[in-house]
This record gives sequence, structure tokens and C-alpha cells, in this order.
Amino acid sequence: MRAWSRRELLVTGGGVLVLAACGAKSSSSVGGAAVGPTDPAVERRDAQRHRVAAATVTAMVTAAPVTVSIGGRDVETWAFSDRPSSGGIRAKVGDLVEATFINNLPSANTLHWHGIALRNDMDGVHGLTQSPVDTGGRFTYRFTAPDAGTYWFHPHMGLELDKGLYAPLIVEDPNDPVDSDLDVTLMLDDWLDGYGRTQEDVLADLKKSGGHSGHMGGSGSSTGGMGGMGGMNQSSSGGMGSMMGGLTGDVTYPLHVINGRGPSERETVKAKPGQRVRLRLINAGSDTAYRVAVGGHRLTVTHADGFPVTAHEVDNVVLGMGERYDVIVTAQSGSFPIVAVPEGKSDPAAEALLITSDAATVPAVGSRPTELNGRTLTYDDLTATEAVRLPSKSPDRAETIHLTANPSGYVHGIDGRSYPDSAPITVREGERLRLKVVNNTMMFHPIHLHGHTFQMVGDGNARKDTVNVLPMSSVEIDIAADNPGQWMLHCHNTYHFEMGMATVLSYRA
Ligand SMILES: [Cu+2]
Repeated sequence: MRAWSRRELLVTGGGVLVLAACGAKSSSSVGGAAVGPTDPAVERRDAQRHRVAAATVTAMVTAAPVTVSIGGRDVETWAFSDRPSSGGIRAKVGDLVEATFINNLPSANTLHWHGIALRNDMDGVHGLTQSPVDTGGRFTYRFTAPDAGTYWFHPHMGLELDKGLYAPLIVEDPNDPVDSDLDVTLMLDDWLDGYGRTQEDVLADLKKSGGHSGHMGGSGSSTGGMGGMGGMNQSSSGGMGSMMGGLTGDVTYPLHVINGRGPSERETVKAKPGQRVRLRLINAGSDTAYRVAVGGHRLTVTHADGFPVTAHEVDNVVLGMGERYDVIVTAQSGSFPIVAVPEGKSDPAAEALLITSDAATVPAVGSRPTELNGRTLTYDDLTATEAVRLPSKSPDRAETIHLTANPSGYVHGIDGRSYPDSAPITVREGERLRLKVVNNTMMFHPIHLHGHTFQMVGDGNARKDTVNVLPMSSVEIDIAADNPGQWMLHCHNTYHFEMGMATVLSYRA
């Protein structure tokens, strides 16, 4: 069964006048009441995830102002632990996670569990699935982790994600087919705190300039707003072309970090020669895509956004904000740079080290492995493994949304409307929704859907929860609507999200 889209109805007859009055949005809206986070359908669905004799993993996640030494200076930031990216959680697939969020921040907040297909009332979106947790308050998130993989958690209010509030949530599979000797998580982030400008300063500048803030000591950018988007290569990044096309970011950052450490205090991965090292790469940045390579090594990509893919070997991977890749590196003898170059930006790179036991010398800070210029992973390279492929089914419903921006005032939205005024995407439980996301802007947008891992449509068919939509391009994704509730779909650029590039995947009864 296939639903008619509204546009088709306009052409074919029946209900033309009524539908025309609804506006021009191309959609096939579902009627009925919204299935809210406390709806019995949420509980019923969650009961199906519970496993007999599941273990409970308890954690305290305290968000608080901290002083951290980053990049050789003491900076004030907000974090969950003594350093951004530490304080993470490890569980096994099927475990019940019981994480108490203690909010010692000066403002209200919530926690979002990025990528997890959890029950809707634990998704951590203020105003949609829960009330914000006030200063001094706490909230216990209880949910089953139904799928193994590399996930992470972060706040879901305001500009806080561009501080140090992020940490990994790793869900292990005891029967993981990927064997590795070492399991290492590397979180990449664009760093602002302690360098003279706050997140609010950046946003204010962006609103004034219509884009491209962050040049230290004033805007002064020659590519303000939509004006400078002619070239594919926005700026020099070691002579590489940009995977993201057009504009690759609005904000220039003074520092980029891996696991909360700058190049002057590089995170070090210690291995023995010949060991298989699993690197779980997570882009926790706010406005930066990263191209990651390991000097002297190829990367075997095994998972995209936590879900397994047929192993594929490349020289480097590019991650948009919110994306993850698990890669296997077979450690050579020596010491090698792990470099995350801000894609299409001239900012300094984030750097770490891979050192095997017999390493004699350490690569200099600033070295740029040739692998950065080699073969880059594309979505077309990614094939979901048989175990996680969505069952073949023709879509019950097709929707198209457009990502829109107006540089005047730095307004972002979907189909010209900013959240919460954007139109929801409606669906009924059990349906297969094919969603086309069209980017009508000159910058890429990593689009993230909560509570679901969709499947890419095209030459590749990876399961993902975050997908980069390139400038003036589109992607299609298939969503199995199997998790009732109200779920955000939004751009994972912190500043675009704040300015309204978001809507809701809304289940209707
Ligand atoms: Cu965006």
C-alpha cells in the first residue's frame, strides 16, 4: 500500500480545495492524536526490548563547571567529569542503563542518548519528551540499550554542546564478530572555552554577519554569508578538496581536541606491533567535520553510527557532527600520528598518537600523514551487514523536507520555518517511511534522527542515525517506524539547531 502525497492529490483531484488551503508542503500527513512520551504505546514497545535477567548498569552523570588544562592553558568549561569526553558509560547489549543526571550547572538542562533506540520518555528533549532538569536537580534515565555500538550522550538545550559536555556510551556485543585486541574511543571536538569568546558571542556574531564567525579578533571574513560559496574548496586544508562541498563551517576555532586534549598534550594509544586496534571515532564537534587518518596505516571501517557494515578499507574517513565510525587499525611497529583535520577549514588539526612498544621517536606536532590525501570513505562504500539490514519493504509513505537558511539574521529552518514552528513529519507505527532530505543551502548539514537508526537509500545502504546532506544536494533514507513517540530530527550543527533547523518525527495514533 502506498499513500498519496499531498502534491499528488492536488493534481489528481479529490479534496483539492481543502488540501490547497493547507499550504504547499509536499507531504502525506497522518491524522490522529500525537503519541506522546507517556502514551501506553511507548511502554508496550519498551517491554519488547526487555531481556530476561538483563544486568543493570548504573551511572552518575554530574554536569558541572570545571577547570581543565587544555591546550596548555587552564580553561573554565562545563563537563561531566574532570575532562571533556571522560565519564562515559559502558554497557552490554540488552542491559538496563540507569543513569542519574545531576545538574550542577547554572542553567536547566537534559541529557540525550545519541543514537540509542530507547523509549521516548528517556530521550532527553526538553519541551518534547520531558521537562528540563533545573539547577541542583536530578533525573534518572532508565532505558534498555537494544543495540550494540558506539553511541554518546550530550545535553540537548541551548549552546551547551559547544562546551565540554559530552561522553561516550559504548554498548558491547559479547558476540561481536569484529575481533580486536584493543578497544579505544576517540572523541573529536572543536574547542572554544578559555580563548576569549563564549558560545553566545559566536552566535551573536553569526547573527550579525549571516555566517562565518569565529575569526579571532573580529569578523573580517571575505566569505560572509552566502557570498563566498563558489569553490568546492572553501579554504586550505593541506591542499585537499573538501568532501563536504561548498561551505564547511561557520565558526573558526582556536583549538581542536581529541578526548579533551590538544596537540600539545596528545592523547596516546599504546599498542603492541601487530595488534588489531579498534578506534571508535565520535565527532562531538559543533561546527566542524573532521577528516581522520592514521599515519602509516589504512583504516578498515567496520561500523557506521554503531551499526555493522561489510568491512571496507580506506585511507581516511570524514565525520560530520554526531557521526561515528569504528575502524580497525593493525598497529605497525613505531609511532604514528592520528590526525583529525577540520574539513575545509584552516584551523589547527586535532592530534593524537599511536605508539607501539618499540617506538623510538615520536612524530612532530603538525605532521600530516599522506593518508589524508588517499582514498576517503563515502556512503556508497557502506553496506549494512545481513544481520542489521532492514527487511525489504516498499515504503508506505514518502515525505520530502527541505533544509533552508536565510543568512540575514542567521535563520535556519526546515521548509522555511524554524523549530518549533516547523511542520512535523507524521507517521503511524509499523509504517516504512521514505524521507527525502533536500539541502537548499550552500553548507552541509549533518541531519540526526532521534530514537531510530534509518537505512541509507542508494548505492550504499548503511544503517545510520546521522547523515551529512551536502550543499544543494539531497539524500534519501528509509525509516522503520517501530518506536512510537515524538522524536527530533535536526541539524547537528549546534548553531544551526539553536536557530531552528529542526522538526519532529511525530507518531500518530
Ligand atoms: Cu546545519
